[in-house]
Formats: sequence, C-alpha cells, structure tokens
Amino acid sequence: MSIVTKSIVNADAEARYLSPGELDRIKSFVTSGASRLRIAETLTGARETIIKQAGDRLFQKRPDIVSPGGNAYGEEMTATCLRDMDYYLRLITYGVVAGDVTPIEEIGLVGVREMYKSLGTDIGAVAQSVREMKEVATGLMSAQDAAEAGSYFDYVIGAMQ
Ligand SMILES: CCC1=C(C)/C(=C/C2=NC(=C\c3[nH]c(/C=C4\NC(=O)[C@H](C)[C@H]4CC)c(C)c3CCC(=O)O)/C(CCC(=O)O)=C2C)NC1=O
Repeated sequence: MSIVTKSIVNADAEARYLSPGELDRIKSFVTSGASRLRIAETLTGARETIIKQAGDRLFQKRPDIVSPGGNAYGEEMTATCLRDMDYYLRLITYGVVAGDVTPIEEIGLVGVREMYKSLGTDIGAVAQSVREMKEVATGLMSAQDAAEAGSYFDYVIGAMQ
C-alpha cells in the first residue's frame, strides 16, 4: 500500500482530515516521485545486464556455490539462483515505486531465513548477490538516484544478515 492509500485508510478510520504530518509525508512522496520513477525505469530496463553482471561477480567471489556440491551447481540450479536475484530486483522496483519497503518485505522477506535454510542455500551468499546487484545498478545512476536506490537494496541485504 502506498503512503497515500495508507494515510487515507488511517484518517478515514477516525473520520478525520489528513493531519499536517500525513500531508507532509505525502508531499515528500509526491516530490520524490519523478526520481523514484526514473530509478524504477533504469532498474527495469537494465535488469538483464544487472543480473548477469552481478551473478558473474558473485560466482567469481564464491566459486564454491557453482562448484560440484554447491547449492547453485549445474545449469538448472544456477538458473534458479539467477531467478531468485531477478525476484529480488523486481521486488526492489516495487519498493522504489511505492516509496515504501512493505511490498519487498511482505512478498520476499517474511520467512526468508527459514526458506533458504530448508533449501540448504547460504543466505549470506544471497545477500551478497543483492550487494552485487546494488553495485552494478547504482553504477548506472546519478549519485543522488544511486543513494535513493541503494537504500532499498540495503534494506533487503539487512534483512538477510
Ligand atoms: C518472489 C518471492 C520468492 C522467492 C524469494 C523465492 C525463492 C526460492 N528459491 C528457491 C530455490 C533456489 N534458490 C537458489 C538460489 C541460490 N543458491 C545459491 O547458492 C545462491 C547464493 C543463490 C542465488 C543468488 C537455488 C540454487 C535454488 C534451488 C535449490 C534446490 O532446488 O535445491 C525456491 C524453492 C522452489 C524453487 O526452486 O522455485 C524458492 C521458493 N520464491 C519466491 O516466490
């Protein structure tokens, strides 16, 4: 839910006008709109490059992952690993557009630790893959957009520590 919808739901539950604080938060959501949309467009347009390059970097740093016995060993498992990276990049674009990390959390982070544990996947390595995507993606942006975009990647990384 965006900050606009959320504020309206809260205000209407109390049959009141939006408070000055709520209007302030909506104002900053609206004024940051153009840059958030620009970031989402960059991430969406460059998704294949971002995932490919970040995957290469990850496997260079952690060759064990794609070696025999590794969790992402073999064509199919490597593809599944890259697919998970694509999932997180997609969720990050949702967060950026909404100006809110809730969609990222609800779709991709609730229960994530237990999930990867049961799959025998090193969650630290998944966090590393998101870190690599951040590096590649923010390299495509202005410093200001990179800082804004980076915070969403950091949120995912932090949840996987
Ligand atoms: C949108 C929300 C969402 C997420 C996040 C998600 C993740 C997810 N990743 C999975 C598997 C997997 N995930 C990985 C990923 C990796 N292994 C590594 O060592 C690397 C560190 C990493 C890539 C960066 C691998 C290799 C598998 C397959 C594991 C297996 O089948 O043994 C599975 C098990 C089922 C399947 O194979 O599809 C799920 C549910 N599914 C979802 O619907």
